[in-house]
Amino acid sequence: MKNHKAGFINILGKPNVGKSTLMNTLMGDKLSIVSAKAQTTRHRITGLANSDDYQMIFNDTPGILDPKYRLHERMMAFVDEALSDADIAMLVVEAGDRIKDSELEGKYVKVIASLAKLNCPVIVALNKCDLKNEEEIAALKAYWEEQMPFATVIPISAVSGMGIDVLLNTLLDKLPESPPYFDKEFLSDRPLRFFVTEIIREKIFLHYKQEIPYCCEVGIEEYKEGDDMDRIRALIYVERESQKPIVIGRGGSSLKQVASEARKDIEDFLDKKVYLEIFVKVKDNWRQNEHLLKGFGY
Ligand SMILES: Nc1nc2c(ncn2[C@@H]2O[C@H](COP(=O)(O)OP(=O)(O)OP(=O)(O)O)[C@@H](O)[C@H]2O)c(=O)[nH]1
Ligand SMILES: [Mg+2]
Repeated sequence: MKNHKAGFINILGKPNVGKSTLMNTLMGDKLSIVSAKAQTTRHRITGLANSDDYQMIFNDTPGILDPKYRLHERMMAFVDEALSDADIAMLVVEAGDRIKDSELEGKYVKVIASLAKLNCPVIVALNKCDLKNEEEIAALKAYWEEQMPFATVIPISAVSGMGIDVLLNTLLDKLPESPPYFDKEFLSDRPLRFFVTEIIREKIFLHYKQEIPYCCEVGIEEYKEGDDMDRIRALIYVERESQKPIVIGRGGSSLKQVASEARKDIEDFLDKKVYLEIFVKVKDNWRQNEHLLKGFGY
């Protein structure tokens, strides 16, 4: 019999390159929220892919950026942590993206430099190749191989599934021999209610424009588990009084839509009926408040 393999595969990359989409595709399950806006992911999110012979522990992380808020500093702490404890580090880059001069002093290039110094295998997942032709893909692969000669570059598409087999086989090949770290029944190390708040956050990202999603945080005020239905009361925290009516919408229409879309996804996720109420509350400047950030788990 082959020896069991297990390890931490930490997913890093700039905002919006498709890290969360890729993690969901690799796991075959939707754990990490996805949106077309940058900075959707704020925490480090762990998901597991289990089989009899292996356990891949994926850590999705927030997109690498130069911090403007305390919240961003916390987000980048998740990135640094992911650099320090990877068994395999996977940098996701978007096909077409190259390192810009303006980034040379920034966090992104620092992360790439840190990857070079790691003692573990590094993989570059060249994502969104569904948008490129073969010639372009070959050129991009060559570019990243030159930038990161220590890494294995694999063209993929997290959406179409292109290259995912190759990527999974490479990961499995490089995964260290180890007994499993978590019970194989589990998909994640996070409690259910965390995913409930994440699903609501995803709907906020999909529904509101411009700055609003970035000013919102979600908390669970009450969670009553029932035999055939869970009752959940959630709060959306905004930073200023003026943001409240925007989130609520005319006659409550926006909030209603967010709640109804979130409820459907939460029901799918829990495989159970859910009664979901959402209220909006102001927490002055929560993105800059150390104490409040701690309360939100940052
Ligand atoms: N065409 C195409 N779009 C993709 C692919 N992978 C992801 N996307 C899209 O890219 C956008 C961002 O995806 P996410 O998975 O949220 O990206 P992320 O890197 O996790 O973003 P942050 O959490 O904000 O750092 C979404 O609109 C995805 O649907 C892909 O392979 N092809
Ligand atoms: Mg993400």
